[in-house]
Amino acid sequence: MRVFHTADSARHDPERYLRRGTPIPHPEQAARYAILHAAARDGGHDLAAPGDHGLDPILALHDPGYVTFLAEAWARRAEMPGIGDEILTGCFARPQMHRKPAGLLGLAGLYTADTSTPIRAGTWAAVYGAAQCAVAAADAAREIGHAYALCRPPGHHAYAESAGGFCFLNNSAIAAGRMLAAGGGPVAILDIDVHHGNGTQGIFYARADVVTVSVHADPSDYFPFYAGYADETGAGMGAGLNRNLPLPPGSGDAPWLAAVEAGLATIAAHRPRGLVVALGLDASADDPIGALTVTRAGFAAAAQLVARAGLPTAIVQEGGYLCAALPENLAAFLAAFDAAR
Ligand code: Q9C
Ligand code: ZN
Repeated sequence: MRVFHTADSARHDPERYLRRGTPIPHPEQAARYAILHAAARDGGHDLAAPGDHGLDPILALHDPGYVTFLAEAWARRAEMPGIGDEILTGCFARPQMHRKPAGLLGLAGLYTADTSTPIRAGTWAAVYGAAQCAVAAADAAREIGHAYALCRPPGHHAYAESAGGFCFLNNSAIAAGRMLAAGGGPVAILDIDVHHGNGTQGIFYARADVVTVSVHADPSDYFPFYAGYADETGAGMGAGLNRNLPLPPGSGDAPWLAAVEAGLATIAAHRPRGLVVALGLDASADDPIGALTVTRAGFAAAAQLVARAGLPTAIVQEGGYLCAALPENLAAFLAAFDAAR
């Protein structure tokens, strides 16, 4: 497997995260990059630099004002008196509030959904590098059939104009956009992160050219709470092109794999020219913030199902947090995909 990665991924390293009002070490740590990188290297995969494809593939999916905010916020930090090592607000725009303020603190609350996405000195370098990995994997899927983008930070909770859930730029959406730009018809995204891919759904909800499927823990009492239900099926030109497959908390390999298979059947029915797999590894039974009980064999079986779909495939890293199973599950997924191709 060709693996695109960049050491810039480690430059975003948030320290703290408010979990139910209590500061805890941030789950989405820079160490994830080193651990996933070592797993790919030890698996004998073909490590490669993504190259620099510029801002255009990012701006194809994201609002320019939002991208400018992400890129320039740290340089503007003196506008926030008393600022420490990160830009972070606790004040967020609600849907009824539509004005765009001039100041940095207000912009932070306009462009973020929660307190999990602080902007630090290296944040833009990391999120830009992750997006470049997604672009490179999309190009490689077209050229050599498949590739894995070791994206960190993750992306699938990011909307066109907001960060949230540890995500800034929607790497999976950017990969799908890159495949679309090459022509040849619709593309599909299969999101198997334990959390619903709400940003991805939101970006493509009314579009006719991207089929989105997400398999995740039921959001009735789990992040992202406000989207991810089975009756969200798309709108307008995208009507019928979004499918959510929520699972009860605690679900294991059998129901999870049945949902993955059902999602792939929906995707196959639309005859896409390419597939993006949003590969969260946090459906693992061992994940520290997970809600399902998928095993290493389950991840391998999912990879086999995905590989046998036979489509040009970009595998994009999403969530999956520090535990002994994290590198094992990545290794199992990549090896099983290669073996089935
Ligand atoms: N107690 C990804 O896996 N957690 N993001 C909220 C509240 C947010 C996860 C928990 C989890 C975001 C990419
Ligand atoms: Zn997740």
